[in-house]
Amino acid sequence: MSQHHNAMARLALVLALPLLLALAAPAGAAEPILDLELVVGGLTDPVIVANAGDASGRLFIGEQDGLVWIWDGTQLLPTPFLDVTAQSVSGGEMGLLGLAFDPDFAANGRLYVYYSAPDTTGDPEVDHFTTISRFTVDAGNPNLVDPASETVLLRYPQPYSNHNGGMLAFGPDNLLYIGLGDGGSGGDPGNRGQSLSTLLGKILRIDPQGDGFPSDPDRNYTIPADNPFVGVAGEDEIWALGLRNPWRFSFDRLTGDLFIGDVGQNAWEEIDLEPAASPGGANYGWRCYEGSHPYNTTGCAAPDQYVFPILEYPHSQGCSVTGGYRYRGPAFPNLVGYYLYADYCTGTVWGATTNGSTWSSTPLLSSFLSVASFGEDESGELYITDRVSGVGAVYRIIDTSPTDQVFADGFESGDASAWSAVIP
Ligand SMILES: [Ca+2]
Ligand SMILES: [Ca+2]
Repeated sequence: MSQHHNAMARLALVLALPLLLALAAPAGAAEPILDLELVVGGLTDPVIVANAGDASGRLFIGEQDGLVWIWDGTQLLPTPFLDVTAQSVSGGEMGLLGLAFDPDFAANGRLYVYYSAPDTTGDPEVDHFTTISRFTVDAGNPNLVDPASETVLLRYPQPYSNHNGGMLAFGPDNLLYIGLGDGGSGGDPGNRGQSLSTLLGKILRIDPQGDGFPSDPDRNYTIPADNPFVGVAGEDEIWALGLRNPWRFSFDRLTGDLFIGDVGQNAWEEIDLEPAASPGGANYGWRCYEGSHPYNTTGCAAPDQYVFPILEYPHSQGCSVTGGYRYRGPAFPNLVGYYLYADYCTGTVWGATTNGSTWSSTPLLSSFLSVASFGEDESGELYITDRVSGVGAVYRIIDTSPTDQVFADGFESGDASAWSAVIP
């Protein structure tokens, strides 16, 4: 384009500037406009997306039936990374539910899984077992787990098939956090969420090294000395209580804050927030409260003894919350700081932001997918899984909102595409 046209275009730009500024959101503060980008389809009930934190760029995609596949950025590798189909039971809320890589995975090749194992005891009180196991990658093949490397850390009986939790994640303290549901049925008939003598209805915090229970073959890990119930009444693994089914939780990779998506009973879905500085022991209220609403307060303490959710939504807007992640990735500046979560039944994805201690949510995407889980890649970009048999998929969450740009002449715009249409 000639200098003349260039000058004319620049003049038009200057003349249009006040209007554009009036229409644009403040620089860097435009509301995200989410969309989904298909990563891989043809999956069966994908419920896990994880990364190894080893700079390999691989995404690990777990199917509920017990297989973990590697997406190498281009394709799904033909051989599963991990296969626990032989030792697990799947269906409904059971199966391979969680996967976490050791913070030192690049050096030690260790990873941890959560799966449901069939009851082999014949005990009528036991429906199945929650199993937390460690595996190690094959010494000669980084894309394969050594199937003989399994060490069971925890084997814990479940009285019903549902409300199993399933999340595993290492905290900023490099300790392993494990979510367990209230044992199932409905309404927490055993009041397990409030009981300190069971691991059910809790988030646990363990050190997966060593064995602090030498006489117990079903507990093979150690208890961090600063866990809140060490030295006082209560199972020493317990970090947080009063949870119904904390299916997905995550740590903010910037602040270390813990966000918990706790699936509700019949009326309210909730997100709980535990600040990084918490000493543990928080009681999130179930079954006394469902969200911030009384559910069954028989035998319950005063309301100020419970931590109420930062966010909740009624079943007119969904059926089952899928906790997500606070976005800290580099790709989408307008999305930074948003905590994303979804409803499994409607596929609505919300973004939550905070103003002081007050959180508010905006629906950012109506996906109409069965959003079973979120996942993070190494850089902090986010993914969701669509849990469907045979045609399930993993999508990358993208923000198509205008990105903030400062041009060489100092003009700043909230709408890069509009500017590029003007500037040759
Ligand atoms: Ca033991
Ligand atoms: Ca204790």
